Amino acid sequence: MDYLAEEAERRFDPRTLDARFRSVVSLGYPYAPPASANANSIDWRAEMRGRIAAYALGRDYHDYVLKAARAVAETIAEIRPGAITRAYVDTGPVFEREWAAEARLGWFGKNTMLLNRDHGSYFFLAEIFTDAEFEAAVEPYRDHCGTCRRCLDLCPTGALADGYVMRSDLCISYQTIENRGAIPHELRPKLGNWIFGCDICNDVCPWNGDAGSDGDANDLLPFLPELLTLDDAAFSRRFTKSAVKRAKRRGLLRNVAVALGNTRNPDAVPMLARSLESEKEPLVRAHAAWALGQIGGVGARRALEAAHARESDDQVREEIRAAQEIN
Ligand code: B12
Repeated sequence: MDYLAEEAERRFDPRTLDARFRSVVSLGYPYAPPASANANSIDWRAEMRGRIAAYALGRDYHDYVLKAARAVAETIAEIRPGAITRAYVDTGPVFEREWAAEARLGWFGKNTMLLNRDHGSYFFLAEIFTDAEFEAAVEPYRDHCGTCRRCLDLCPTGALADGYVMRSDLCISYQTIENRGAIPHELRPKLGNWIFGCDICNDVCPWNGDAGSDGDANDLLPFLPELLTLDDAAFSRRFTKSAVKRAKRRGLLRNVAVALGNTRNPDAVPMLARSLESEKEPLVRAHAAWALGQIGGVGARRALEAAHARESDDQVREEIRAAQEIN
């Protein structure tokens, strides 16, 4: 196990990024918590409304958080003239939560988020690596999760495990954002109406207190039928300044099809049938077929039959067959 200790050592050494770095300044940037009370009071199945994670609402955070971090970096360069600074936000190889825990911005929670007693977990992290030397935080590291296991127990897919670890392939956020292919069948019903990211393990955390402000319901709970009809140009127009663009059109529409299936609402059949007939992306057609299978009924069966006769993509044909079997 010595090797693991060495690795940890190495990761916590800013010189792995640039030999001149001596300090890491960790920053937290709060964002508005989701208006969950509102979200939970609507009948998303009847109204066919999806749900987007709070962090992805409004403008893409990468831009404004990086800007704010750069402003802090400039201040550092003023305090320490000539200092080299480099700001990071959400940069893959940087272990942001670990740096923030080291800096005592909070503790590494059971939901694998960096948690703070005053701000909960609805904040982004950013860092400034610098050659200027600063004194490190001196308070002892304290974990305030205690015996609470709400995030572990209430995650619909069971993605969080004891020991402050997550199985990211089970995380709704991973499936709806990072997974570029088909969503595993067993997870689809558990996604509910989440179509980009997920807030459940933050929402149920006692450190996050009550739900946030109202916001625009159309952003938080977008109308699924409208999203299913977005073409490339309309997708770009709507999401170009938003973090949602990361899922790409095909990923988002795949998620929308799954959420529509989860509504089990017969009103969704015509639009899913249309998608199965004329959507250009096989990935979306495949999930539209699954959704029709979930909703069932005469209209869904007819649409699946018609699609089976003309579909040429193997994966989509397989999904159609599976959907027909359960009907
Ligand atoms: C990849 C990634 C994801 C993946 C995987 C998440 C994960 N838990 O690893 C997915 C897509 C699932 C994801 C989802 C989300 N993410 Co994300 N993600 C990242 C990213 C880019 C890298 C994370 C990483 O290094 N993973 C690597 C693996 C090895 O980490 P791990 O499995 O958790 O393993 C570590 C822990 O177990 C840790 N550990 C275990 N016990 C202990 C104990 C202590 C004391 C310490 C210090 C560490 C520790 O050690 C392991 C090695 O690092 C970071 C940005 C960054 N560069 O850090 C943002 C980041 C973690 N994500 C963020 C956010 C906001 C989210 C979401 C809330 C978005 C959403 N609403 O959908 C969800 C939350 C899901 C969750 N519960 O974690 C924020 C978190 C802010 C905060 N307050 O903590 C970050 C920091 C981005 C940012 N700049 O703000 N994310």
